[in-house]
Amino acid sequence: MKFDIITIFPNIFDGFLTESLLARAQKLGIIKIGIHNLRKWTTDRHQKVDDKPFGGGVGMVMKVEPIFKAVRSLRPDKKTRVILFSPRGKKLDQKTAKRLSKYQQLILICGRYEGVDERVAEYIANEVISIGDYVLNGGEVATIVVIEAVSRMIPGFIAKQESALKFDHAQYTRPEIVEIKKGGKIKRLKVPAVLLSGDHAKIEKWRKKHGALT
Ligand code: 6GU
Repeated sequence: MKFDIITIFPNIFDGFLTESLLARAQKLGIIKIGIHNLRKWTTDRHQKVDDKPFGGGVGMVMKVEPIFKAVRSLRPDKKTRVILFSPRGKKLDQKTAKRLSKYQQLILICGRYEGVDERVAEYIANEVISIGDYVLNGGEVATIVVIEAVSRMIPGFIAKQESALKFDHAQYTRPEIVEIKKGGKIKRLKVPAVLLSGDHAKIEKWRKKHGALT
């Protein structure tokens, strides 16, 4: 899987993508990540990527042409999905992450919050994604969220694929009892007895009841 990020803030991605599991996956060749500065596809002296909105209004709007040229230069084909990030998009969920993990290339267009010329959503992007009901400064953080959620669904990314959806139930580890002081009193925080019982059928039932993701 190749992730191609189109952004006006390429430096945002440095630390995040070069640590931990994402770094390992890139070393193993499971994923590739290309970070592309949108200004590379401007032709004017000021490398202008935005302009005033038609009809008036506050803020600036990201222009179509640099985005169009950027996407085209990344050579999308039938196994590519072009994604625009916008708070107006379809909300990301686990099912979407899984579906996106089947493509060979994701081209991820980071819009800034004031907006992107609507023709990008209409004619260039295959889908528009939001990561939740709140407004961010731009699509960069959303891009990181998608790369992480999608990568986890790619076979080989996680050593044990069964654990890709781990934390689907409440978990405990040693010690069995933790003592904390609260309001001058000592409280003993215990692990649910069923998890120590060795009764696997009962444990399964308990875990189903305390689950989150499905
Ligand atoms: Cl994808 N972009 C921005 N600017 N804000 C968001 C978002 C995306 N998803 C939730 N809020």
